[in-house]
Amino acid sequence: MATATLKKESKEEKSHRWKELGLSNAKVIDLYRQMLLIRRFEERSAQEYGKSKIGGFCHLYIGQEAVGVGAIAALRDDDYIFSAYRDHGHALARGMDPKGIMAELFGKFTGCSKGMGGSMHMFDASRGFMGGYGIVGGHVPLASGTAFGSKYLGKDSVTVCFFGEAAANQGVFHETLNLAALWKLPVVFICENNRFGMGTAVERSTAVWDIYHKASAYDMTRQWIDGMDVLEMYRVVKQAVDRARKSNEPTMLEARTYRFRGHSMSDPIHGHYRTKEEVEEQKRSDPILVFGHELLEAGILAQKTIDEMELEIKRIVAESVEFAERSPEPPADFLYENVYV
Ligand SMILES: Cc1ncc(C[n+]2csc(CCOP(=O)(O)OP(=O)(O)O)c2C)c(N)n1
Repeated sequence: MATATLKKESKEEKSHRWKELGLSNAKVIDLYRQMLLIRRFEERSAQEYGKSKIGGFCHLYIGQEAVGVGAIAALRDDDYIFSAYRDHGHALARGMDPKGIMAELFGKFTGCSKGMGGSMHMFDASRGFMGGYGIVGGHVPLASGTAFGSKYLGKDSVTVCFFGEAAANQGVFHETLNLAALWKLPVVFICENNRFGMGTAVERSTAVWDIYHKASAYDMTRQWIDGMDVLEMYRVVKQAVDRARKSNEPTMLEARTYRFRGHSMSDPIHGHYRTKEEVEEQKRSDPILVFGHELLEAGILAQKTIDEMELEIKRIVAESVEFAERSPEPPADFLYENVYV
């Protein structure tokens, strides 16, 4: 009896948790849809990579969707975003056109970086999407640059910077946090701790396993978040963004997540650094399945709606591939554009 009462209470509590955050039913369904779009877009990207339609490196975000979707939902249109090389999901969550992203993956001129960047270099200045970057940790100081710019110009735009836990071992990460704290910059650092830097487990590469603790060296507000929970991501990032906007206070967040695929498309899913069983166990916390289940249970989403969403997303992704296929290669003389030296 006691157990039944407890269950009922926790279900009701859960079914209302987005209302406490001021999110409508339509908004939370959209968060679910965004995660599903990223998942299906990347599954299709993997297929196209297998057909050699996509060249170079290609790092999938599968498993980590809740981090980008929840965090980016907390931003305004005039805020800035920096990503690393696992950037397709962030670009989609920012509302960039799937066609332009797929065309970029294909190296086509219609891509969001004119086909010159590929998978790791999505860019859309009109959406404040200041790029994906391939050098581990290399973009972290750039994020403090836009944050500095906002403060200097008296604007209240906030910058959010995504990076992996391995980037927090780089010297430039520490230099940036030091200055961001000293100069009180409106920036939120979001470490996506998926537990591995390529094939090296976090426990083998860093002396401090709770990555968010690293910000204590700079007396910066810090916290870890369940990165498999899109609403938790939204809640905590919103608080940090509001704080940055109002009082120029930087924050360091560690989103605990897991990547379900290999480090990049050229790597095996498990490798020698983790077992198949571990990956399967982690998939039980799949952010899309778990959130979908919560919305179904709460009665605001029906299986029929999910099925329709799947069809719509399948069409959007197929159209993005057709667009990329049909698009031209960059012209040869474009190679000399945007080259300064
Ligand atoms: C400065 C630098 N060193 C090494 C590499 C090679 N490298 C590419 S990805 C990667 C792992 C980074 O892991 P993490 O930052 O945790 O991001 P994740 O891949 O887990 O998203 C490394 C070492 C690089 N790109 N840049």
